[in-house]
Amino acid sequence: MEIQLWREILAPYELAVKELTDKFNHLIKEHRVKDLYSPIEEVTGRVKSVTSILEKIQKKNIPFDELEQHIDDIAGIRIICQFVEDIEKVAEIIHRRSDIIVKSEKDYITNMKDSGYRSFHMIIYYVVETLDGPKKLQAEIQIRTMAMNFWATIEHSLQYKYKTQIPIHIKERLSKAADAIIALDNEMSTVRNEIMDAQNSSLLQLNLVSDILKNIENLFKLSNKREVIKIQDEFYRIYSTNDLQQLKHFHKQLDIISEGYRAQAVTTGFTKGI
Ligand code: 0O2
Repeated sequence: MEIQLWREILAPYELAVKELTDKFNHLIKEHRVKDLYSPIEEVTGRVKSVTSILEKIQKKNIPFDELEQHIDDIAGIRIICQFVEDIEKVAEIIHRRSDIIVKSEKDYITNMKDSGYRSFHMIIYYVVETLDGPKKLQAEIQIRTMAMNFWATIEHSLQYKYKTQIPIHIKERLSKAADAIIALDNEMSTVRNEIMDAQNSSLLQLNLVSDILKNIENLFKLSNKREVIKIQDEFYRIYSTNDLQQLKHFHKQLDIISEGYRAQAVTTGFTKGI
């Protein structure tokens, strides 16, 4: 098979990976904008390498012209979550989407692989628009926690090094490390609510501060500089108290003041005939 042909085969999968990673990253942003905890921490994607596809074709005896039917992970998306509980939430989000159809699922979290591998897999159908029209293709979504990802990444690199013949003493160590990962994920789950609360309030504070600073910057353009400096000093004072309630109140007040100045500017613009 020529290089050109591979490029043609893989191009729609590259588009799918790009679109899907963009969409999941957008979901993270949507949560942040709404001051909500995002069950997705990070998203990555890759198109399977030609060598890797060829290896699978040989291993599974797949005819070349049927590779797209039989290899369902040419496009691969990996979603990393902070907590085990988030994995189910992400799977639910994926099920609800109208642009993704779930073909099958594999729960290697409930049923851990012998190697110690844990992750939730979804094989999906996704449609990309190409010059020849819409193309429905398959993609694999792997959902796992940061801790599971740490283990899988190390183990995967060892598989490469030892070409699936990982020495028994290393396998035993990996198995022990897999148990430690389960314990770590369980431990983190017990403090999930506290961690989520802390993250939510720091996110809320971040959004409030960024809004306030934008408002103050706009006020500099619209109103009396001395007054804005007073407002800015008041903001610094409240910020240094680390009191979220006060910050929320200040944000609201500043919104009202800014709205007043904006309305004034529009009226002045009208009367000046701008
Ligand atoms: P790569 O390099 O990540 O693409 P199949 O995918 O059809 O060969 P199966 O059993 O149907 O085999 O798929 P499965 O078990 O769901 O595995 C698909 C992917 O999950 C693998 O892709 C790995 O990414 C990951 N995976 C599965 N088992 C393990 C494991 O024991 N350790 C690690 N680190 N990852 C695993 P590829 O194509 O094998 O590799």
